[in-house]
Amino acid sequence: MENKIQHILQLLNIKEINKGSSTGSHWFYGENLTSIFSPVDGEEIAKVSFASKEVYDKTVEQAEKAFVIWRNWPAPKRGEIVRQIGEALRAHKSALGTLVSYEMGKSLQEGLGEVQEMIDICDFAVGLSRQLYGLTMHSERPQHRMYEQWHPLGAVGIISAFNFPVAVWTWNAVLAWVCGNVCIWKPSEKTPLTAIACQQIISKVFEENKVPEGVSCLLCGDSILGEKLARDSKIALLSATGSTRMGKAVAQAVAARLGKYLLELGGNNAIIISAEADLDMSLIGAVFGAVGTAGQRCTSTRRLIIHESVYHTFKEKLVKAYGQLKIGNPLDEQNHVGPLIDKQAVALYLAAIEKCKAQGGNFIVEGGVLSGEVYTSGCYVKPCIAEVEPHFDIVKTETFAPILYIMKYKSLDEAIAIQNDVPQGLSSAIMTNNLREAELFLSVNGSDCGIANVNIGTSGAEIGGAFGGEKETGGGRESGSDAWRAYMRRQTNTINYSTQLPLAQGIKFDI
Ligand code: UN1
Repeated sequence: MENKIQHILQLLNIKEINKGSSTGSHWFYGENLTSIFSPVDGEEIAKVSFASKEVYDKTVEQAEKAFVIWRNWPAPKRGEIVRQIGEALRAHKSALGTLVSYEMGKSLQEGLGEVQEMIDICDFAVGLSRQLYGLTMHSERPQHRMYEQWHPLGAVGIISAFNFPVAVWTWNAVLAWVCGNVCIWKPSEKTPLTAIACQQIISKVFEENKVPEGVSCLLCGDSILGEKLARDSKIALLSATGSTRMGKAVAQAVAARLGKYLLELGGNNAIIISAEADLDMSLIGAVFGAVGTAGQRCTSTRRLIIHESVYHTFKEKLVKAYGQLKIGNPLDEQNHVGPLIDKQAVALYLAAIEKCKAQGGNFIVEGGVLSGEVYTSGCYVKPCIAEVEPHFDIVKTETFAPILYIMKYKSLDEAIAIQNDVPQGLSSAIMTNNLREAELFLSVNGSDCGIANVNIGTSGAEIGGAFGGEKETGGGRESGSDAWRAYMRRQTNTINYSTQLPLAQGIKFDI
């Protein structure tokens, strides 16, 4: 497969992985080379340099300098740069999607979908660059005017996860840029090559438009680099996507300096399948949700809460559908499921299966690690299904793997209570043709998640909505709607154009 990676890099016009573009602009590299392996075939696909302390300091300094210039570009002009980035991504969609699939292991369709998500958020951000609206208020004092305006924050740190190695960065970066910020990106240490590819694609746009060096910085590294960003008061906002454990560490370190953070952490997403659900539609939603990206989306379906009257029928459909799943090289479009990201993920998958069995789970589709010719990386596992009780510890834990827990319910209130009774609160769904059930699920007495869907699975959110969730999911919102506000600071302005200085609240103060 050595040729495979060379071919993709050629398509992306990447000549040197560890060197910048001709002007060396936008990012700096350290010397410490780390090997990166593809879970698809276990091959070493690159040696990537991880940033040293000197490189980190130089990058932050450059970003700070760039901010002073960039914040003075009118927002629609910044939007124009993002428009061109969207065009560049369109031109490279196929090659970048292939690289995502090869480096991360998701199916090619999902790799392409991820790049499409990047393009879509660019389009969104271009429009947004003319819509960074503040409110105006009526002052209580005569001949006074009040309004609010939104200013950029400064350097935005972006810690992204391996499962969406490029889309989630784009959600953050393009919004941050139109808002006038500069970005410092730390991609997952498991998927730095896609990040380098993105940086090289966009750096051409930046150079052509004479965007100041440092508006888009890329630093590769592991958790030590993440900690540095969290502790650094020069990082005005740290947006982090990943595990709840990582999010808690980030939140504590950033809070200790009273900085701003935006967290998008784990999910334990359930679909309620009602007695009045369209079962064939539910099946597609449930299976794609559970096995898509090999169960490694934050939004992956981990639990099915099924009405007792359709439980047996739906269970049979599930078993049959799982029997038809093709597991193998994700670049081969015939396969539905690719590998897990690495062997450590495989170990966690196996441990979760053991825990589930020990807690009383009954596997109706058995899991296991695949071996043999096409599975040499050791990262391919069988998607599996266990019948469980909702209160099992393992069912309340997010395991980033294709393990689906199914359970029965009698009343919708009970189903909603089960759905909400986990520490995480990202995505949720109900399958029903009954309006009353759907509305109850969406009401204040319904799902407690940041995302609640009707007749759609838990994964595959569109970029236009705000993305994120409650409880251990971290509370942050990224992507669409008014998520942009997290990347700006609000300023309230009161202007007196009278000849008097009346005090607010009617206070008298004569001198
Ligand atoms: C993630 O898993 O962190 O909703 C992001 C989805 C995708 C994004 C997932 N649009 O499944």
